[in-house]
Amino acid sequence: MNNNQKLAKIFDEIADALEFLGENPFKVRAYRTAARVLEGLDRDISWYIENNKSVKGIGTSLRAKIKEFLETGKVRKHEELLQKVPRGIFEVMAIPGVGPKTAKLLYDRFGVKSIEDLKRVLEDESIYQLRGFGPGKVKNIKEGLELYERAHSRFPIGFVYRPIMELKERISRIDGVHRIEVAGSFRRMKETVGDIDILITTDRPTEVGNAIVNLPSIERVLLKGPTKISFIYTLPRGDLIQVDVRIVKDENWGASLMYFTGSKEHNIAVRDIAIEKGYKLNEYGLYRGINVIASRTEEEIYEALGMQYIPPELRENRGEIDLALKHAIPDLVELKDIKGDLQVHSIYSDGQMTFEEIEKYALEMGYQYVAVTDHSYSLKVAGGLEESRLFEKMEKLRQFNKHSRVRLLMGAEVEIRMDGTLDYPDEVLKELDIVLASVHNVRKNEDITERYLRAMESPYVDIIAHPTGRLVTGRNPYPFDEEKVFKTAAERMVLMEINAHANRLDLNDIMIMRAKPYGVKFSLGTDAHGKGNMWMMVLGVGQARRAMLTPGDIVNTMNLDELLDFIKKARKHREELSRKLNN
Ligand code: DGT
Ligand code: CA
Ligand code: CA
Ligand code: ZN
Repeated sequence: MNNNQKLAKIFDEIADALEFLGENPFKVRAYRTAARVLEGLDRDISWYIENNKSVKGIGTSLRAKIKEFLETGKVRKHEELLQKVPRGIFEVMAIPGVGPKTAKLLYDRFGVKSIEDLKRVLEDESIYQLRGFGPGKVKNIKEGLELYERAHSRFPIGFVYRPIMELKERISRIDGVHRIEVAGSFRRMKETVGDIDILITTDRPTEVGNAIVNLPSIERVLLKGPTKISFIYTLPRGDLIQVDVRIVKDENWGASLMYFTGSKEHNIAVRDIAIEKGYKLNEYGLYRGINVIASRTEEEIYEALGMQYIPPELRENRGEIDLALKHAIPDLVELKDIKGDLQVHSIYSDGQMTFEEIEKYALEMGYQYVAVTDHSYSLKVAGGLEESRLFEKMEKLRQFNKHSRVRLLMGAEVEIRMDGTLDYPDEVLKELDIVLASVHNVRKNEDITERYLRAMESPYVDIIAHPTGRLVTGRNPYPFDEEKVFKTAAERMVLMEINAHANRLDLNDIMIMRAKPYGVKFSLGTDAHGKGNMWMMVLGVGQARRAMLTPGDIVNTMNLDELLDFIKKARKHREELSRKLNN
């Protein structure tokens, strides 16, 4: 946060605390006004102080507190109030429908000092003992609490990706909006996002602001000011997420975008470099003294710092800054490099798409090929295919490909059984264009290293699908010996999947970075079961980019012929290794 934001937060907390303590309402209002004024300033407040410029809405006593903050990093009054008002009470006051007065009542009467305490008095219904707390009011608080909790949990990026792109599209169509970008963890393609940060530029903030808060699916507007609008947004499944829209100036666009894209750790590291070089970097621009060096675009700012442009997905302070200083960041893989999807399920097993539908969605994605990889028979819950059905499907697919505009590869997601053997024998696997092997049933705490090693003994296993088995929404990875598995995969030219499904992202960025040094290559698959799930490729590409992968690391960037050739070579290589072993 910059000084303006930090001070606004401090003043808001002072106002909350004063109100909670039942102090003079005029004083409370003065702090709140000052907080809003600070949020709306186009320059850092330190500039006004240094240049002795007055700020409308901030009187002498608050100006003294601002100076105190700029000098010491603290405001004594604030510190004192934090001593008097327990921390959890600020959270209770932030719940829609509660506010400082109700919080005070709850505290005095029942000692409510935290959200947990509030839940208790709601559950045991003691809250009804308060005068004026009828069913209507209590219901309102319960709803507010639910809203607060749901809006403060994290979401897998795949759950918010399309709705937020649609919201972006809607805002961009509002008259007067010049530029728009979704910043924050969303732009960095982090696997989960806490809230959504949108940046826009406009010359008509009032009209644009009015139009934004009137968009559909907005559950509640939390704040509507000249530079910031916050609301709770309803996602299609009913989940709620907070969205902060910041209105910035065109001339500050690059600096603001960089700032609000984060990560915070990246920002701090870049700011240190700026300082080393005698500059100052904030959300308005890169300055030397009072002169603007760069501010309009991110590219200009990185360049002025002697750095290569850093793609948002890398901005986590995980080594990207040193590489950028050495101009050594490679060209990352992009969605448009992807020529096909290497894991899709059809109606033959538990998928919902016919071959025609797969073709249609593949054309929308601009693909040359899709691997249709239905489950094998021991995965009964997923309609796994007996061999006879597999051959039936193979024949249907052969016919289909005669007129298809996208090559559908005959594939399977073959179950690796408890003992590491596969559902189909090599003679059958050999007939398939592409074979994914995966584990779905794992005993508690089972180490699956041996199952993977055994499965990879077949020359016809091309890909290990969703290798760790973890789910973004919760399930932990299956334990296995990374060194053994990744090393073997690299030696045998077995690909590790980057499963792009919203629920999986497996391997994710971290695991890709761990696998790559062994020489592993990767394949991307959406694991699409439902109609229209193939868009999720972008999520897998996001993880790949976060792991700094280039097109050369991923086989899906190959044309159809190159890919088929690669699979052929890899199988031959494995056959030779097996032959050597058997001799
Ligand atoms: P999230 O929302 O938890 O998934 O993660 P972010 O990265 O979107 O974080 P958020 O929404 O709190 O803030 C958006 C960006 O604003 C963040 O990535 C970097 C910037 N930012 C926020 N607070 C600070 C701060 O205290 N210092 C610096 N340098 N940057 C900050
Ligand atoms: Ca965020
Ligand atoms: Ca935010
Ligand atoms: Zn699977």
